[in-house]
Amino acid sequence: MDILKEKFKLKAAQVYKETRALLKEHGDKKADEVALKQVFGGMRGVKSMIWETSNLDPVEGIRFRGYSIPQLRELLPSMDGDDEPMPEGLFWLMLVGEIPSKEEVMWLSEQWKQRARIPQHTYDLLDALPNHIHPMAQFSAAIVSMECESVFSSRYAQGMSKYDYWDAAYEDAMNLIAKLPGVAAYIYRKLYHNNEQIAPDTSLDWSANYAHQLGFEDEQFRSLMRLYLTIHADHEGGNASAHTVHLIGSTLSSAYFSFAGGMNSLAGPLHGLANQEVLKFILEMIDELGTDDPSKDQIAKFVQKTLDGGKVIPGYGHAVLRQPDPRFTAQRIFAEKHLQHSNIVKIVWKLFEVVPPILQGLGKVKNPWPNVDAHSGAILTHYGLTQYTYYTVLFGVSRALGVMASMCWSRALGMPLERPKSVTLQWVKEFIES
Ligand code: HAX
Repeated sequence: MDILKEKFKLKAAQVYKETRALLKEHGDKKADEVALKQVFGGMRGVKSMIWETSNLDPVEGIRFRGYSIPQLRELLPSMDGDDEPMPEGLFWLMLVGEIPSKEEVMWLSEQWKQRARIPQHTYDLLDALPNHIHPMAQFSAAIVSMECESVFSSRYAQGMSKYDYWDAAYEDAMNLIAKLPGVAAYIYRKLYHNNEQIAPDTSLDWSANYAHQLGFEDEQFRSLMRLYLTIHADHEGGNASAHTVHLIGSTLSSAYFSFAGGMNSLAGPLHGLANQEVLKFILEMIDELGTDDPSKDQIAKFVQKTLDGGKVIPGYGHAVLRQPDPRFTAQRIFAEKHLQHSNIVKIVWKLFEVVPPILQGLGKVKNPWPNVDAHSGAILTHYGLTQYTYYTVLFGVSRALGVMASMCWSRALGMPLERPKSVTLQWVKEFIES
């Protein structure tokens, strides 16, 4: 058994025992009450799921196993010559709750290289899809096409005991994460570089190899990828993509089916697709104003016009956060260090000054501050990754880390089929009357 699996096995066995005992003694205690506005309002704030890998505080933002993003930037191992964390380290932390050593992280990176083989029929499927199909649809289709590789599905068909689910889930998580950059890069090269594919470089870590297969060799871009793939990995369990993975997974669907579903959810403009929408919004603004150095006043008018058109300002607002997203701040710190003179980055910073007071003025927006998607597109564009319809695929590759680590935990703790209760409007009326 490999070193990470062994650690996970020991930890999971202990937590399984603890949670069973806890539920036996306290299972009937009320964790929450639900108001009608939550029943109608997208279940905001309803406590209904266990998600060990990260937790979101409305003011402070995300913590992964208790660590904030600035702490992770300090504590997680980095590649020599880089000061951004390696996402391999975050996966390790999320899975077993310990900050790994550099040696452990390099072992994990090596594991993912060994597990990265993609079936030929997945390439054939992608080649057969016309290029006008959105990259996220191609990504999702490619992931489902690899389902035949699921260790969980195959062992289940052979009659696996439920006490071994965690083991098969771990194998699927590791394999799927290993394969994703290759699949994602293939889609990029197919769509935007005439299907001229780049072979993986096995001397590189997970993020740098992804950058290499996309066609970017710049050290700064590699560093950006490590940061990007770390900060997008997880945002507790209630966000739409994570929750979708959890829901599908609760039927004992494999990691491949579950993750593809999560990606379909991430592809919505109110969720992960917002990163593409932000860049589209900025480019439309540049086009309409005829300058890539607009004044704050010009920006304010464009923002107002967007709102008057009955549209949202992409990259702003959040269902949970009530402060600027620390993932936005992490990207801003990166940009301040490397890209101070980029006009498109400066527009992001001006939007940060202009948009919040306008949204506050509407009197209904609960969080007027930027979220993770407000910054990423401008940075990627600066380095030459200009094809914004691809941006959500990058997000998806990262999101695999959190949802797969969580899926391992769901299997280890024997989480049941998810099945909340719905009610009819008639029930609501009768409930109010009673
Ligand atoms: N621009 C304009 N109006 C906004 C807004 C924004 N950025 N954010 C919220 N509002 C509006 C809502 O549309 C809603 O209006 P109605 O009452 O007329 O329907 C009102 O303000 C109250 O919404 P809320 O309670 O503040 O926000 P929700 O929890 O309902 O929604 C969203 C959160 C993220 C969906 C929302 O802020 C939004 O649409 N933002 C723009 C899209 C975006 O950036 N999404 C990415 C979010 C982060 C993420 O998941 N990344 O992957």
